Amino acid sequence: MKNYNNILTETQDALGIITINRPKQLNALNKETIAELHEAFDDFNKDDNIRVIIVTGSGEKAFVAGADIKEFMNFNAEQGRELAANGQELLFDFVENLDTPVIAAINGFALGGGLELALASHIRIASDNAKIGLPEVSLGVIPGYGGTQRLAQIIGKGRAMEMILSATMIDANTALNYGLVSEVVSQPELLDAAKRKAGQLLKNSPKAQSFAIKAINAAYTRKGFEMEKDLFGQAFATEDFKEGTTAFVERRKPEFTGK
Ligand code: DAK
Repeated sequence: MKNYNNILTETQDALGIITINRPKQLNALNKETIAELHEAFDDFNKDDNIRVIIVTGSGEKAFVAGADIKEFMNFNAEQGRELAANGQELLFDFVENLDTPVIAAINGFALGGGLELALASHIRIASDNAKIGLPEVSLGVIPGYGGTQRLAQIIGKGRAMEMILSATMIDANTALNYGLVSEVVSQPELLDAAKRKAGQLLKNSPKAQSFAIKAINAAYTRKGFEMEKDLFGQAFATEDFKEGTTAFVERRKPEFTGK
């Protein structure tokens, strides 16, 4: 197994397990973590012995608490658009279109880019302490890694609109009720539950599964994703974005002016 700075990888029989390992930052996704995740997913996907990939977060608090705010707060509009595009290509679109099914085991906060990673995965299960949301508009930006598209695809436009505009978190049982996750278990049981789910997949044809993933994904147009990237870039140029991210770092409530 390769050594990474921000993730851990292991194999157990036909399973490839990826653990995002920045617990002090609640596993927030910085650029390096995104690049490492790309490599790990790519390696497992190319390995014919690996039939299911499980992705989870280390520690008991978070799956992933979003993109790393302290890193992206200083980007300008062009960098924002570019990085959104790169991130989508390297990780979020990449995971969604893998041949090998990916199960996200959501072990705590799944916020912003963290929820977007779970949404790009093919199956989601959660521990009962999970808290799930897209809080981007509270920072003066919009979901930039496919969240405006995939959340609505999975739970419907009305609920997605409410979650994104209110920037509120839902708990694991609400997520189950929305169809955002397919199972909720206690945290100590989560990995076993993910492995049980993987066991159901292992009985079936990998080739047919990869065709099914492609066919299901083909139903959705790319236009919305392109629009999301543009608007995400535009949001980076606003005063509200500076205020929202600065307020987070200064641990105070933002005062948005709408500029
Ligand atoms: N980024 C960086 N650090 C984070 C973080 C994040 N997203 N979330 C938490 N941390 C850090 C905290 O700053 C704190 O660090 P220290 O102060 O100890 O150094 C440490 O993790 C523990 O967090 P808290 O002290 O805040 O823990 P609490 O239990 O009090 O609160 C919380 C937990 C999850 C409610 C809170 O940490 C929180 O609200 N976190 C931020 C959630 C959030 O807004 N996430 C970002 C969503 S926006 C991009 C493309 C897409 C995106 C961005 C860029 N580009 C292409 C550039 C997507 C953006 C998002 O994901």
